[in-house]
Amino acid sequence: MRQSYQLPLLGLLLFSLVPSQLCKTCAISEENYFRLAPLLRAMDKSKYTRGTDAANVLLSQRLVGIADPVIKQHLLQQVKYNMQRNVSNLTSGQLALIVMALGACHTQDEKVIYDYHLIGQLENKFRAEIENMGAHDGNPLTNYYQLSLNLLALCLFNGSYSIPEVTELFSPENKNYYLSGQFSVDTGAMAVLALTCVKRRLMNGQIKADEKAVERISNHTESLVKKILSEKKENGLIGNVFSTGDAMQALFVSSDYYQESQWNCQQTLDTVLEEISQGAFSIPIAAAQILPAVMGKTYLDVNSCVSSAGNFNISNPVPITVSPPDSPSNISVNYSVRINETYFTNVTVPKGSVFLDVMEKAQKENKTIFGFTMEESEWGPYITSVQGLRANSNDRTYWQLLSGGKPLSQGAGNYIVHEGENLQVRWSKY
Ligand code: B12
Ligand SMILES: *[C@@H]1O[C@H](CO)[C@@H](O)[C@H](O)[C@H]1NC(C)=O
Ligand SMILES: *[C@@H]1O[C@H](CO)[C@@H](O)[C@H](O)[C@H]1NC(C)=O
Ligand SMILES: *[C@@H]1O[C@H](CO)[C@@H](O)[C@H](O)[C@H]1NC(C)=O
Ligand SMILES: *[C@@H]1O[C@H](CO)[C@@H](O)[C@H](O)[C@H]1NC(C)=O
Ligand SMILES: *[C@@H]1O[C@H](CO)[C@@H](O)[C@H](O)[C@H]1NC(C)=O
Ligand SMILES: *[C@@H]1O[C@H](CO)[C@@H](O)[C@H](O)[C@H]1NC(C)=O
Ligand SMILES: *[C@@H]1O[C@H](CO)[C@@H](O)[C@H](O)[C@H]1NC(C)=O
Ligand SMILES: *[C@@H]1O[C@H](CO)[C@@H](O)[C@H](O)[C@H]1NC(C)=O
Ligand SMILES: *[C@@H]1O[C@H](CO)[C@@H](O)[C@H](O)[C@H]1NC(C)=O
Ligand SMILES: *[C@@H]1O[C@H](CO)[C@@H](O)[C@H](O)[C@H]1NC(C)=O
Repeated sequence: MRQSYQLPLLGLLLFSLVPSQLCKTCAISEENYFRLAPLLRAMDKSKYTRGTDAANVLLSQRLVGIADPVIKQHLLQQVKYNMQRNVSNLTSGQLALIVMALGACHTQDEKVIYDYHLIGQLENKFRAEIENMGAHDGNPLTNYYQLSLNLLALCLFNGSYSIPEVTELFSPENKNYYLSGQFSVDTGAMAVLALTCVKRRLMNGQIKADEKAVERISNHTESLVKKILSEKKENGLIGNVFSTGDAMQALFVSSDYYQESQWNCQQTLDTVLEEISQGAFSIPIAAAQILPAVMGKTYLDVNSCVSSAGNFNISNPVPITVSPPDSPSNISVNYSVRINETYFTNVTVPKGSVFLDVMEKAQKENKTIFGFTMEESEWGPYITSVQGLRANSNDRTYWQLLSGGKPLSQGAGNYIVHEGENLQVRWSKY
């Protein structure tokens, strides 16, 4: 079965429409569109996942103008279903993504935002995040990636927020830009997108503030852009492969804050395309987070989607058939839990198993020592507790996953383990 998707051709047209807003992008060329097939396949699977994942996928697809009515309808249904069930137990960032997905490109779905008063609810959730920071040593209910999503959605959809409060919150010195002592490129990038939106509104006179506000926001942006660029790797990735899409978006909208020589966009794009072909973005959310950037789009485009000015046809190739599994062989790994003390065991699992399989096997062996709980999230199972000790945002604790003492860049449900590996879950602070 072959499905075809319509992708818009991005042209220089965009620049001539908005000359005042400096925006430098590099996008995949038409003859390379076939290289996006793995992303489209990955997002296709998302029809079986939760509503908030659907929101991220829908937003991403709309931004690049994919017009597959079946997927769109399915995603929309999930989002609406989720809204009707209970808005109060969505996190602020989940709600922000839902707002952006529904509102993207001014379709009739925008009505849902107003029917359910989602902007007002988002304002309340943003406020609750800030209040939590006041009560818990500057720690929000969730994290700054989500606060940035909040501000971005409120800015794009005319919600209200206080400019002095926002300039204070998003100061580049804020500790929440750092996770485990490391600048979080994803977080910084989302903040740059949000601040750029706010700055544009101030400059267009859509919102009023004292004259210093624009300068302060510009200064924040400049400093964040510098930090993002300092995480650029030799191969062009920024942070790691999963933060590069958000980083590209941030750099697209902030080109007045760096020199052309400081970032080779084409090199980053080429490496990303290579990673796509290697299957790096096989989970729906990962695919959704990279697709807009590859197409030269950003979340700031939700109100100005260019409709198919020259449609391009990209067919979704049949998935590569998996070769029959080799004769089942087993591997063994050294699995440990580190709190103050370290507990370890030798676990044997079938070849090709993931970290989670190891944890489950160990748990079966001794529930007291290796017992754990998890929660499904956009990125797969998130480990919430081990030995009954629970991660908590108020004190910035979490269960970190490591191999050979180095933090993994994938979760327990996706990381494939190797013979003889030293795997650890470590009680940590971010
Ligand atoms: C904030 C954050 C964290 C916080 C989450 C707690 C908190 N107070 O918010 C902390 C620092 C604890 C964290 C931990 C980890 N994270 Co993290 N995290 C993020 C970040 C920056 C934002 C997530 C978010 O709020 N999204 C928006 C909301 C609306 O979506 P959500 O699904 O509801 O968000 C929740 C989940 O994403 C969950 N979560 C956060 N990280 C991870 C990672 C995995 C694998 C899973 C399953 C869930 C999960 O926490 C969020 C809040 O509850 C993303 C960046 C990104 N691009 O998405 C990385 C990101 C999702 N994290 C990542 C990773 C690798 C991890 C760790 C596995 C790192 C490690 N070696 O231990 C651990 C998770 C281990 C575990 N216990 O299962 C990767 C995932 C890549 C992948 N292919 O799987 C990302 C994309 C960063 C990156 N560029 O590499 N993370
Ligand atoms: C929200 O909470 C209700 C009741 O507490 C629960 O049944 C429902 O599954 C939750 N919804 C989500 C999306 O988690
Ligand atoms: C909605 O979620 C809130 C918070 O999780 C919960 O207190 C409430 O009971 C839920 N309502 C419904 C109808 O599930
Ligand atoms: C926000 O307000 C501006 C004018 O102040 C208007 O042009 C724009 O369409 C509004 N956007 C939304 C999403 O309501
Ligand atoms: C912005 O940065 C410039 C140069 O770093 C500095 O001189 C100026 O005072 C800053 N402005 C504000 C409002 O912080
Ligand atoms: C897309 O491709 C299909 C078959 O490959 C063809 O039938 C259809 O006309 C094409 N559509 C456009 C807009 O080019
Ligand atoms: C792998 O382990 C399983 C269960 O421990 C066992 O049944 C199986 O025979 C083992 N396979 C090989 C090839 O050793
Ligand atoms: C297994 O890991 C633990 C904790 O890292 C370590 O102390 C132990 O020496 C390791 N065992 C082997 C056989 O490598
Ligand atoms: C680890 O040890 C420190 C110092 O003895 C103690 O304060 C802390 O509560 C311990 N942490 C856990 C989780 O047991
Ligand atoms: C773990 O156990 C397997 C067999 O049960 C053994 O072959 C392997 O050498 C052991 N590994 C370690 C690191 O002790
Ligand atoms: C689990 O480990 C603890 C500590 O080593 C031990 O006391 C307990 O008996 C073990 N339980 C099982 C089921 O092996």
